[in-house]
Amino acid sequence: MPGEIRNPILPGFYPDPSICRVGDDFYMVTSSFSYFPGVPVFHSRDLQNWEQLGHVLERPEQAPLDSRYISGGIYAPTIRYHDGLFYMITTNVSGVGDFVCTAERPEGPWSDIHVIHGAPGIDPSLFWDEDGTCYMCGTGDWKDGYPHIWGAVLDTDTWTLGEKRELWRGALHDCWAPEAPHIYRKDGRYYLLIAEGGTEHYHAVTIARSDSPLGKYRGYEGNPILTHRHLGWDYPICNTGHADLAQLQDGSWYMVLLASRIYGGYHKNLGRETFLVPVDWRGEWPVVNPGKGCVEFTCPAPALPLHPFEARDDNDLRSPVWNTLGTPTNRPVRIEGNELYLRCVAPTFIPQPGEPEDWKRQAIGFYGRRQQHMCFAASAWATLPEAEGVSCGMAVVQNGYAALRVELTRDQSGVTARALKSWQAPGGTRCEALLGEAAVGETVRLEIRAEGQCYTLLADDRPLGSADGGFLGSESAGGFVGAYVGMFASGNGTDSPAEARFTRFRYQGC
Ligand code: 6LW
Repeated sequence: MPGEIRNPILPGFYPDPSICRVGDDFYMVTSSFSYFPGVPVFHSRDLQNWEQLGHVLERPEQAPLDSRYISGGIYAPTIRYHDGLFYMITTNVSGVGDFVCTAERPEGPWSDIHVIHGAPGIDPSLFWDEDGTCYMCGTGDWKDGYPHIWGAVLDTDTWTLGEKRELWRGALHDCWAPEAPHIYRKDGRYYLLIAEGGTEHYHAVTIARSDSPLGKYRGYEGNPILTHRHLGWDYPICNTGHADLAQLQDGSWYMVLLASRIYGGYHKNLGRETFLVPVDWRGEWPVVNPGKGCVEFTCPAPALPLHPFEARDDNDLRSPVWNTLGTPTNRPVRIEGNELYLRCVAPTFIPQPGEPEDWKRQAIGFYGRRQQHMCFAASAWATLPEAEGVSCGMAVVQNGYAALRVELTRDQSGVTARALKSWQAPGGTRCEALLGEAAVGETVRLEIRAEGQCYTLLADDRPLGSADGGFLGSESAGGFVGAYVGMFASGNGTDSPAEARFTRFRYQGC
């Protein structure tokens, strides 16, 4: 519909969005956890059409990511622009903690990382006051007593922090997980926007105000300004929270935030996605989606000329939608034209029951992209190398133990395609089920289809097996990521130099 923007504006696993406006241009970044490259950067001129420019963390030394825990790595980034420079601040929870990268242009190149020593917790954000002072705020951790939002002056020449102050503990008495802070100045006062309630069903956006950037902040009596926690377990958009605000040239405001679409039951296979909602901030406090008070599948468009981008072919293996799992330190991926060669240097990246968990080596055998649709078909032609003991195939991956895959292996009698489901049973036992198998040739067309929660795995157009995909949602599997679809190769514990070859990858959402 003209005048309406479809939500989510970034479908699929794009959580913790942060937005900034520079003139007529909007830029946005999201979390990326253990997927590399990290921190995707998007551009829009109308808040409707978003184009991915690339990533902030493109060089292995910027983001050493160990994928032993997929939901580790790079958490909630913030993007800001000040005095001719873009700043992205985030946390590598599996490594250096909080750090900043800067760039003159949002498409990069982005600088090496500047580590902020002495910054506790996660979710760092930056704010420049009118006098040019830079303030950093973040989510404290339990080590500092009751978790709270903290703030301090940040020297952006030396990247050193001044004395930290507690800014706010959140709106609710006994508040759970106050996090995701951003500071804004409006009409001479300072507003601290945060999320609380935890990033799942009880997520909420709350706000406080102060006369100075480092407090003391007082909560708004009308908090929360947004939540879906009271809408029950069937409302199709849930866990609204972790928000950031942008003011348009005409003075109006919009909020980007994370939320999940549930389908086929209370399942969130697509992870936490990025949504948009208008904000009326003509009064003292912001009103989110006035007259509605919740996030919907459409959002009234701002009065901005439409600016669609030229459609990009995401099936091109060089498109920025593609990621490896963990930092690819020993060149596991080779792309020639649109052919993908994956080295079989890793044991199967999805641990088999009883296998040693050498995740560092497992992580490099995967090349994938987000599942962005409830219904999709993804296919590729796979050629299994001659080498003994190797396997390759396609997979839908939620994390290190919850996945569906269609896998090729070889024995004396030839090549077999198997459909497999792996998951973690309550209590932590890792399980695997064979859904079906068939003898195939050397080069096989593999396919994964999803119609809602019914996932089917095929080889040469023959369905090998189906499974209910509800276990691929974070509400079942735990963690912070959404499902990925991609190709993998494995030496199954051997250091085989062999490469699996994949051609004609297609992902089609519907
Ligand atoms: C993030 C925290 C959160 O750092 O989840 O929803 C964490 N909010 O703010 C990981 O995305």
